[in-house]
Amino acid sequence: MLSSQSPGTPPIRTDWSHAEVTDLFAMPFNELLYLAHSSHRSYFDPNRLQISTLISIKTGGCPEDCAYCSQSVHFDTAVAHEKLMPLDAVLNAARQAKENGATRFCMGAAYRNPKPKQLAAITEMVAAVHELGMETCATLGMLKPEQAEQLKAAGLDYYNHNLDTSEAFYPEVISTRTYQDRLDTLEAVRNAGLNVCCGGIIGMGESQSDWIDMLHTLATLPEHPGSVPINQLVQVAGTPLDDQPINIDPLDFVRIIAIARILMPASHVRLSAGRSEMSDELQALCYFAGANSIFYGEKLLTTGNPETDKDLQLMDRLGMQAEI
Ligand code: SAM
Ligand code: DTB
Ligand code: SF4
Repeated sequence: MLSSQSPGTPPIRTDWSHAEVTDLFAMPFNELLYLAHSSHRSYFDPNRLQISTLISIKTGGCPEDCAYCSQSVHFDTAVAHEKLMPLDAVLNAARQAKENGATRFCMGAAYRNPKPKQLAAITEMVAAVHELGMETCATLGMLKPEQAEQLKAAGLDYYNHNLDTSEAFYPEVISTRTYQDRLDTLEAVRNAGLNVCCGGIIGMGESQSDWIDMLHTLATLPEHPGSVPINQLVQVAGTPLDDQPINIDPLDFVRIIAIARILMPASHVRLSAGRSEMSDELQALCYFAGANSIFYGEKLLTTGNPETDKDLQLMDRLGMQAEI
């Protein structure tokens, strides 16, 4: 019975049953947070936040039809189609991010999958950012095994590829690829020895059972992702998900963070997109529930993120520091 479990150092398990995840959702809020926070303290300093900075190295014009995304060619959004950024501009942004205290630099590209020439240019960027002494992360869409190996050889540390939601809800959001495509890329990334960054989006119209399914899938991958980004949908004008009401109970969002923390106790759980719409108090509760990573910097890929001063003030008020 999970509620009577003693909060000693929890083992890292990839054999969670669906029923166990369902039971966690049914727990009283305080009980769940106690378990999650205890688990958090077993593996992490609860006063430290891992800081990542995002940059969109190739914006817009993506052939995929992810219903949440500002960068899909299928929707009429305000995002312009741009070319791949030049190496020196990416490096300048990385230096700036490092100066501002970021330890990880995440390069995002609006691709379905990178073509050989694109990947060659990106491996140069990865190698140059790696040289600066930062952790490197890329998110470029689907990868073949040899492409994942090329990125690894260039010095890439993490590859972000989100499951986004449950397998059952996936076709409601994306029609141009399958859940299995996502799992295949994750396998290629894992086999290349890259750290996996994989999570999802909350607030697309899915139900609690989709959250349970998604968390269960993440926690029963052959290895837990090293980073688990939990995004709250950022509604973008022109996308199909712009009109619908979000209707997420903020306490459910905290529950999702807490459950991710319990299921994947040694992973960094990132409070990702959507922080601009969250109160300081909600973010503080998410940190207590086990979130220990954020995107820092005033822009995500194409949408806004809290001002850096505001994040620093909140960290100061909470007595939290950046992980070095
Ligand atoms: N094109 C690549 C891909 O889809 O894997 C990489 C970039 S894509 C923008 C990375 C992730 O950002 C998506 O998988 C999704 O989880 C998240 N994301 C994109 N737009 C979002 C939005 N409007 N709100 C919340 N998360 C979003
Ligand atoms: C992730 O899970 N969230 C980030 C990152 N991985 C690449 C992206 C959030 C994008 C939010 C919408 C935008 O700025 O376009
Ligand atoms: Fe393309 Fe990624 Fe946006 Fe989907 S989420 S439309 S794959 S950039």
